[in-house]
Amino acid sequence: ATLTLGMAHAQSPELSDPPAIDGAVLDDHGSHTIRMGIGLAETSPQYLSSRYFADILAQRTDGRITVNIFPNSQLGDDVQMMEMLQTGTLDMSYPSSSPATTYVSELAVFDLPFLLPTREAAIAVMNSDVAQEMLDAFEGTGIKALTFSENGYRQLSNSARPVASPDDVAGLDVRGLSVRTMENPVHLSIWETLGANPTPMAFGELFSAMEQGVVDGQENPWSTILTSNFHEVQDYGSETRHVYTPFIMMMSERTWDRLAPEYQELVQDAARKSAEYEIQLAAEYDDWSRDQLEERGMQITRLDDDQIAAFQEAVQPVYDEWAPRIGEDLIASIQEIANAAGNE
Ligand code: 2Q2
Repeated sequence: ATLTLGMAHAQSPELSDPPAIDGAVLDDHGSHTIRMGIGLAETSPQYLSSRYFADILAQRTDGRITVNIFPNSQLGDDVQMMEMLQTGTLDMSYPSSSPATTYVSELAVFDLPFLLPTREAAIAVMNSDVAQEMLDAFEGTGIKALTFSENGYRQLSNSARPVASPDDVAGLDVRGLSVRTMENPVHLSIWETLGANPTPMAFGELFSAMEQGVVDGQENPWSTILTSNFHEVQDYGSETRHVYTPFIMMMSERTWDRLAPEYQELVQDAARKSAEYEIQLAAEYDDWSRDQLEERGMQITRLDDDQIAAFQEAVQPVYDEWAPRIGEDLIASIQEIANAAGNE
């Protein structure tokens, strides 16, 4: 049974409508039908903001640019869809930054645990010049990276036991939890360091892997857990907030190169506007989704500062291993932006 839009929206937070679409209709630069594959469901902020992106383009070109969105990983998973962008068999996608580190290795900075302490800090970092340089670094890969937005703070869920400490992950008298991770080496390192048995896996295979007990658990923002119905196969949630993951809205360079310059400017502007809207939705959905999961029977363990500190201490070796490889200077500049935002 999928979570119906009505049910989700019956009590969803006061979702503000997308901002008004401004700007004159652009001259005729030919018609384009853009196929966009995304991983999440129609109730997710990822999908709702992609719809807004499509609406802006349709309105500003009098219907000459149409974006057809294929949700629920139906065209493939993040890795496959990025490869399809490179070959030009897909026009757009919207993966997390984590599986994209194979194209731009500096993105792994976002996978460092507990790097971004607040959403304000995360937004400041995503809007920074340093972040824009990472988007620009995709040039030549066949992928045009348009903008960051919020996948969000990742939370641990599992079907075996409540988790309030690293010891609960590792299991003292029982085996460590088997945890699915994104296809990203830093995430593997985090869960190995915590004593779990991590398995990298495409998002689209995750529900059935949990349903069949192939893995005990996974980690994703509450809104992803809710809109992908993970609560049907996961009894326990832990508010670890261990990583803040961005999304990256991407277009095939082949598609981008076919657009007239004015249309390229419009696509870039529509991407930024839809990202602002997506971050607002993701923020409104975050705690609300956790409470919805609790209402649907998931046992949620909230962690106090000391319990979070125990996780931060337990994953320090991940920094020791990865900071030199990602770049101490890059990490320091991100932390400087994050700290400055936190003090606003
Ligand atoms: O755990 C995951 O794979 C997700 O965070 C996904 O990266 C994200 O939700 C979507 O990009 C799924 O394609």
